[in-house]
Amino acid sequence: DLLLPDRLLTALREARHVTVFTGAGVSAESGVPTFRDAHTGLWARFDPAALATPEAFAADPALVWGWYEWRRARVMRAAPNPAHRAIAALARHVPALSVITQNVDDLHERAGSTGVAHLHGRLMQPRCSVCGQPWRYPPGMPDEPAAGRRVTPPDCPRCAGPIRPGVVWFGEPLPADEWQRAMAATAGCDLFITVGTSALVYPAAQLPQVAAEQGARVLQLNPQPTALDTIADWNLLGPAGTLLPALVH
Ligand code: BJW
Repeated sequence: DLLLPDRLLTALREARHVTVFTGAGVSAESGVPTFRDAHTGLWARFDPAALATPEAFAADPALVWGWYEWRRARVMRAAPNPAHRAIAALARHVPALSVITQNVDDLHERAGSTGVAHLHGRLMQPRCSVCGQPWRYPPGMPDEPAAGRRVTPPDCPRCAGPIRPGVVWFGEPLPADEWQRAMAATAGCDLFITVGTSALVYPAAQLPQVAAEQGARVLQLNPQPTALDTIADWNLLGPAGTLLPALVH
């Protein structure tokens, strides 16, 4: 059994509004690779500038679309893990729960969380890169293209522009409504739990700082040290799939 500090248990029991902020680490135990982990992270094998920018898509749409199709197929084959399920269950234990994620997968929703703010968009909701019209995938499980295989993006039925992944690339603004909801949930909570993020990508990485400045206690769950170690009131070192179920029972 995990030994939790008394003050943390009290903060959790007395919290009126808990906000959970997640990054790629919360999906790691579902088999979805993180970005920056040294050997297993996506960026250990692929250059972010070559894939996760509007310039990369403009230069080589099939390379970028193929990479996201590979990741989408992997996410569709993955299942929520005990961390996603514990976050969904937490909603039944506290008066108010907000969930903010940087992840583009849908594993929080598949675990039962609702109203999740997706700061970096959604893998499953592509749109036209020219006119913005949402585009729907045909039903069914896609073939998993080999990592690095080019796949020509579909054409928009309205304007014939290339369809792009529904994610937020470097240099692009975050979706305004989801950012606003995230800021409100951050400023309004009394306990802010940050899980599985390196907190290196802005503006999302500001949120724990904002929470602390607004008077919330900050709990960090991560197996590694991060940029947030000095901001957090408590740092629990370990995998989310072990720590979160221990907190929520
Ligand atoms: C476990 C675990 C287990 C492992 N359990 N944990 C201020 C300063 C400097 C730069 C900037 C700044 N403000 C903006 C910028 C530029 C840029 C930026 O932040 N750059 C930094 C890298 C320096 N930001 C942007 O460009 C943003 N846009 C913007 O600012 O727009 C301004 C604008 C306004 C108006 C008009 C136009 C523009 C957009 C950022 C978008 C980021 N997108 C990505 C890709 C999404 C698509 C895709 O999926 O491909 O989002 S980047 C990538 O990083 C992805 C993630 O959501 C994001 C965060 O990563 P995360 O989740 O933290 O993952 P990792 O891998 O870093 O960490 C995993 C963690 O898990 C580790 O700590 C592990 O230890 C841990 N872990 N196993 C728990 N089992």
